[in-house]
Amino acid sequence: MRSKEEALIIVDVQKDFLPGGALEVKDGDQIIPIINRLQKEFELVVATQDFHPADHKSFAANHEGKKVGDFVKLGGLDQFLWPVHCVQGSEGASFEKDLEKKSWAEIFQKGKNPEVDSYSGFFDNARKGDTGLGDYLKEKGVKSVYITGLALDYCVKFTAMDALSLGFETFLVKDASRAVNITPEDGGNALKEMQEAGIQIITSQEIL
Ligand code: VGL
Ligand code: ZN
Repeated sequence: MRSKEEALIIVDVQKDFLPGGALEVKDGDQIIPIINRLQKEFELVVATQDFHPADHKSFAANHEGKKVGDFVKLGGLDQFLWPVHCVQGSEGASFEKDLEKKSWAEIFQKGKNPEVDSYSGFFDNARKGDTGLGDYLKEKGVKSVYITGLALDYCVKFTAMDALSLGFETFLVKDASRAVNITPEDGGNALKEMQEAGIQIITSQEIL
């Protein structure tokens, strides 16, 4: 068992990000058994859930004449337009059944404001909305976080970067994450960016 000061964060392991889902991550399902084994090592496990209203402005379908992969301005930020995914109440927003959930202390939902996207489990992309995850971890006395889940190059990276910026010692468990790779180098670039920022890139074998 890891110490009480260490938490496992499971980012967005939802059906829409798994093979066959609306925004599928190749081999995303392969991380599930690894995450399940990791969960047994942590006293504190929390999950995040991408949870969009149907009119969310990160969806290409909600912009006349735009398609997936186009950009729009959203709250002053460049917004990549995604396929409709993780709509509140839909099957795609739910967690994969094989993913063990019984030890989760809390689920932090994000992406609920239709006007701004929210890749990180802590803050929205404009850093205005706060899910409460940071304060929650601090109240529990957490000093180090171990980040897993989907997608490496978006929500996992943003969550890890925010964790680091909030003062947590931050580990990214590489084999417990996969990239969506909008361009083929995205996953590699995300790892490099995280490492350069001071996030420690590890494998599950270093924990198990
Ligand atoms: C994600 C794109 C849009 C993710 C969420 O979980 O990585 N990516 N919404
Ligand atoms: Zn989303």
